[in-house]
Amino acid sequence: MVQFISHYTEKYSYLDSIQLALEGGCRWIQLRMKDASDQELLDTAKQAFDLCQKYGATFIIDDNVLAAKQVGAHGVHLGKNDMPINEARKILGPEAIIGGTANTFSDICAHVAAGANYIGCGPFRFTSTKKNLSPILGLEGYHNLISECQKSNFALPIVAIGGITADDIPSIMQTGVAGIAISSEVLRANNPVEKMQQIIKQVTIWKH
Ligand code: TZP
Ligand code: MG
Repeated sequence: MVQFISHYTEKYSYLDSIQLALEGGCRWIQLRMKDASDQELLDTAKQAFDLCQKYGATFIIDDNVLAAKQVGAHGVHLGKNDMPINEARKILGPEAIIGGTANTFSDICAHVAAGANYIGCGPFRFTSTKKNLSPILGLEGYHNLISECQKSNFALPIVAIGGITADDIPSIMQTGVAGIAISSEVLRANNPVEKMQQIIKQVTIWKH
């Protein structure tokens, strides 16, 4: 599983970034607009959802449960300072995909108990895409968390995130994570579409 975290650069808008990821074959898009107003988010989310529908991609909105509900997105991604997962579940219903951010095994346990569908676990390494980063996990962090999850028979997908490059993918996938979430590696590439294709190929190889 490859999740693309939308972002903007000097060259690309949020929607451009999503278009590039979709063209590169990504079928899981998270719209993450930290500094946007509710209206701006809603407007972009509607357009992003249309794009995702065109490509048959899953569309997740970061933080904003009500925007996800209004747009009809497939789900939301929630962190520690967002609406609790069980509350979001009441609003979005049993079919919604709800992801939670985790940095420790105790974060993961809390998300499992609350009924999360997947966990975004990070950061793998430093990244400037996210402010207020939690402690860096590195490969060892994922090894440990995956082994704890196995001991507890947790079956939900753990997705690695934060500062991941295409070259990191083999070693990250070997820790047993279900996939990766990625942003700047794609957007700073000379050819983001090709970069996304390459990333998807790598992840697919290591899933077998
Ligand atoms: N959560 C932890 S790191 C991160 C998020 C949303 C940003 C991932 O982006 P990049 O550019 O791949 O580091
Ligand atoms: Mg959040």
